[in-house]
Formats: sequence, structure tokens, C-alpha cells
Amino acid sequence: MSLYTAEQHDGFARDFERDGIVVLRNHFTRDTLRRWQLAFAPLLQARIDAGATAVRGENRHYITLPFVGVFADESIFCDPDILAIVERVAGDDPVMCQLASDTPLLGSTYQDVHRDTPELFDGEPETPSFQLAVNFPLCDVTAENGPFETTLGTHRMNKDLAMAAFERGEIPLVAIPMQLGDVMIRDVRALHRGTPNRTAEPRPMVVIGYSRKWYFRPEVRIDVPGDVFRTLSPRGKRLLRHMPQVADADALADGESYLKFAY
Ligand SMILES: O=C(O)CCC(=O)C(=O)O
Repeated sequence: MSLYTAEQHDGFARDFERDGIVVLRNHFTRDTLRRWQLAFAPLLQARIDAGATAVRGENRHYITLPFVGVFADESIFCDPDILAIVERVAGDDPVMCQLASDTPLLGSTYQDVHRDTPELFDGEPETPSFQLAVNFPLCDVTAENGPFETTLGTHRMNKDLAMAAFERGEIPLVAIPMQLGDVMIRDVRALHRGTPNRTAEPRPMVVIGYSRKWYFRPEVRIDVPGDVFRTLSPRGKRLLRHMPQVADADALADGESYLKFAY
């Protein structure tokens, strides 16, 4: 069920066009997120123990979430408000291409400022949005445990000009504190970085990637077990139409292949 009207979706889309990011406060229920927390904690530990994460900086782990159980949650990835905003800024009939998590631990450091995807056309001025990340934390995110830091408006700037302006101090980084339940939708071309988690508790941030309908990112994918796919709504199936299907949950990869992530 939508929490916002079409006019409010239009307003979020206008803010997104200007800033490259919008935050929906208190959007997902804490009960749902507690189920995600309970499922994520042992997955994080097992992957760290096995050395099966993509390391994105000192003590900072990227883990693809298995598309089963609580993580195959249509109330999250088919959320009508999120999809309404995604469609306004990245076009109708998007595809979902990524379901993963970023978790800085104690001892993590500042990442270099980066974008998550290259520009569409080398050296050309930037285009409308084609790749979005929807992020929500599995804990409160405070100044102490590694808030995401981003710049506003750089999603529509030439990468080199944006970086030069940033380095001259003309474009500030803005920290995004979040509470459990908050969701951010962002254009992954905005210059941004992860910051240190100075607490003993992990700070997991889920990332769901949505692409414009014609955009393919070979570096990420969601393996969808056939028996899970069959339970999805038409909308869920449509979002995942280009993702590979695997026989069952046992066939899901337990390593990471997404290694180049900064542009
Ligand atoms: O987890 C974060 O706060 C940001 C991580 C990030 O930007 C990345 O790894 O590309």
C-alpha cells in the first residue's frame, strides 16, 4: 500500500532530479527489518569466516544476499512508493539487478570518494538517471557507526568536473544519518563515500539496484531460485525478468564476483 500520493511522488522525483538522492523516513516496518537483521547476522559472520565477501576497504564487506526466505521480500523490493519514484526518474518498467549489503565494521576507514558506475558515454556530459540504488540500514545509522556521505547534484555533472570542483572544496560531502525503517533512493553517479564505523556493532546497509529497462550491468546479478520465482507477483517477476534462474536455493553462489565498484 502506498504511503504517498502521486503528487508527493512527483515532489520526491523533483528533489531527486536536483540532489540525486531522496530519503523516505520511517518507511519500512521495524518488524520486517528485525526479520532481516536476524537472517543477516549469521550470514555476515559465515561469509567473513569463509573470506567470502567483496572487500570494499579496510573491514568493510559487500555481500550479495541470497534471494530466498526473508530476503526475497516483495513488500520491500516491490514497494509501491519506491517504484513510483524509481519510474519517475529512471523510466517505466525498470529492472532489478542487485540485492546486496554493505557493512563497515570496527576498524573500517574512509573510502575514496567515488561513483558506483561509469558514465554512459565517455567524456560526454551526463545524462538522465539510468542506475539507482535503494539503500536501507538494518540498524540506526549515527555519526559514530559510519554514515554514508554524499554530494548533492553531482549525478548530473561531468565526472571530471565534479571531482575537480569537489577537490577545490566547492562541493561539500553531506552525511546521511538514518533510523531503522528509513530508505534512501540515490543515483549511483553522485560522488560519495563510506565512512568509518567506530563502534563494535556492524552497520549493515542493504542495497537494491534498479536499472533503466535497457541497461545491463554485467558486474552484478541476482540468482533467482525457480521455486521462489514461481511464488512472485507479476510485478516481482517482471522486475527480475533478466536475472538468471537457478534450480533451487542450494545452487546459490556463496562467493562474491562484484569486485570493481568505484569509478
Ligand atoms: O556503505 C556505505 O556507507 C557506502 C559504501 C559504498 O559507497 C561503496 O562501497 O561503494
